Amino acid sequence: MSNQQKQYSGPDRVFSGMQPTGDLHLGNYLGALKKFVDLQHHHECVFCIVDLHAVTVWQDPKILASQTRNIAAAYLAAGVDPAKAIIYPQSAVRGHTELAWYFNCVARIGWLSRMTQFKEKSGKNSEKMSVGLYDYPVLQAADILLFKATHVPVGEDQKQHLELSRDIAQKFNNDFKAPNFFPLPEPLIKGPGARIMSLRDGTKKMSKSEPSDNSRINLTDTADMIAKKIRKAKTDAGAIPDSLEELEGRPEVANLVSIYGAFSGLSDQGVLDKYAGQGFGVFKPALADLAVEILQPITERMNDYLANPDETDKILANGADAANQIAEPILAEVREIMGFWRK
Ligand code: AQP
Repeated sequence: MSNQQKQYSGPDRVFSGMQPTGDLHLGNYLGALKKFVDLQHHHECVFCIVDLHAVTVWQDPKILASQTRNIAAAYLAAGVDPAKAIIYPQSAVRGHTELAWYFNCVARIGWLSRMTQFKEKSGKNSEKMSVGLYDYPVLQAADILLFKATHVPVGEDQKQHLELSRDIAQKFNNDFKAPNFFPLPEPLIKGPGARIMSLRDGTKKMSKSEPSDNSRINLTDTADMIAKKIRKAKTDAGAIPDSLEELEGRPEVANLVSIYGAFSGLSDQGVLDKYAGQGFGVFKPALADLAVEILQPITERMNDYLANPDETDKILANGADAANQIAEPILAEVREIMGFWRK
């Protein structure tokens, strides 16, 4: 923890979010959602469904609200407890966009132009992308700092955006001579599952937007689909090695080993110790059984929530009220610090 962060005297608070851009997959679950569930027992937690981020690329208005309920259902089914943690849709709390504007005037264009995720998502078409997609990390900083969150559980792909949030917080505090007003949020990335890769290409991260559904395990997949996807997962002709060094140059095998480890609680070396010398004809069915054992109860609970949208909507509305109660006084202070007119 940096010296600056140590001087921040506000309470510890956890914030994170997921985009309603499709069904959540194993990467989202192991990289972030599973951590949400663990953190809620010991921290004040705010978990958002970031629909304002989702619309940085085209979203069909006819399905956006139901996609938002789907993500809420996944949070609840995975074990996020609305009695312990706040769950709400980003668009229901206006403070996100207001603070994002203030931060647009703090962040520098040079900082944003270094963000690799924009480059990856836009490819050669950056001129045709929305301004919102370019500005995505500024909105993300606003999401976190709207609650003065100190800790942010995310997958490894979000590391650079989190660094930008810290830079924005630091520059705001310096520019407006408000030392330690905003905390410098710490990413919580470490741990099994921080970077789950595609089942078809071990060099690419598992992603909702990858066209091939066989590249990922969705939280909505049936037991048969999970088993089939793992059976078809790309591997090589070798067996499971006995040392981590021997996983080098075998990204698909390393990925399956780390997924097994994240499910079972074993270290990667522990998984190798258990399966060294075995072929994939043994390892893949064992991994499929483990995946089904852990994911199927979540899928079943998720289907229950999806069958009762009124209950989910009530949880989201209560969550939005609770989120507004934290955010509004912080925003009022920001307006005061920046010197805006008031009656
Ligand atoms: N492959 C992954 N391994 C570990 N963590 C991951 N996360 C995403 N993919 C992996 C983490 O999941 C959280 C929510 O992600 P998001 O919905 O905000 O969007 P994303 O990071 O852009 O995820 P996707 O699935 O790749 O979506 P698309 O394809 O729409 O861009 C974040 O904490 C993320 O780190």
